[in-house]
Amino acid sequence: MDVLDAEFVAGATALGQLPAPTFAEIAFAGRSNVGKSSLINNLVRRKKLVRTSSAPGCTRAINIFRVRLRTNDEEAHLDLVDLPGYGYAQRSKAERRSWGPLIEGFLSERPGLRGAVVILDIRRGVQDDDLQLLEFLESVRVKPIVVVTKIDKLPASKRKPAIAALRRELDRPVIAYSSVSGDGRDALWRRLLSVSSIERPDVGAQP
Ligand SMILES: Nc1nc2c(ncn2[C@@H]2O[C@H](COP(=O)(O)OP(=O)(O)OP(=O)(O)O)[C@@H](O)[C@H]2O)c(=O)[nH]1
Ligand SMILES: [Mg+2]
Repeated sequence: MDVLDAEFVAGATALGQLPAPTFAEIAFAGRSNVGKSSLINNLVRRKKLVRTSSAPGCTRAINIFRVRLRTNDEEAHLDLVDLPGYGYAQRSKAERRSWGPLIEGFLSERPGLRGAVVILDIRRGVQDDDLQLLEFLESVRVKPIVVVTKIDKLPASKRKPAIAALRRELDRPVIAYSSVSGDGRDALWRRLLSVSSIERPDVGAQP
């Protein structure tokens, strides 16, 4: 699988401003500062396609990025959707009130949405609002893909036990990722192509 091209398509702070879906979409959701935007940059191997920041609350809009990729000698398009982070208390009340419906509205109203990557920080683990998001996804029948990121921040000896504990706690598969080293990139792409029906899981995927 090669990423041929990645470009910004649209940004919106209200659902009505978004263009109608053209290609299969995958959303990226998670608490503020967890590393959603960095993950998208790492997936498409571009350092600055998506703006990131060490200050939480960096992404305030819904931003759509279009990826052109080649897999098994065929070209395909996939739209990656960066969502504002939730759970950041320092924002104004008005902003916090508007984000819940924006995120939930997107996740429940986009007919092209094939899955949502739910991102957790390995040092913070699962929090109540992450569980609420997973429940919400189930209620609107959007497939969750759980990714635990920033694994480079834990010493190698502590990674496996921390990831295993998260898998047990959530009782579902978890992909371990680092947007610094690129660990987990191939595993996540395989999963994204599979849920987007761009590539069946048994075709071209490594064991
Ligand atoms: N070491 C390390 N740092 C990371 C990783 N991913 C993200 N970061 C850092 O974490 C901070 C937040 O990253 P962002 O990608 O902006 O996080 P976000 O989830 O998009 O944040 P909001 O848009 O505010 O919700 C930045 O300082 C990143 O450099 C990672 O895998 N490893
Ligand atoms: Mg962001």
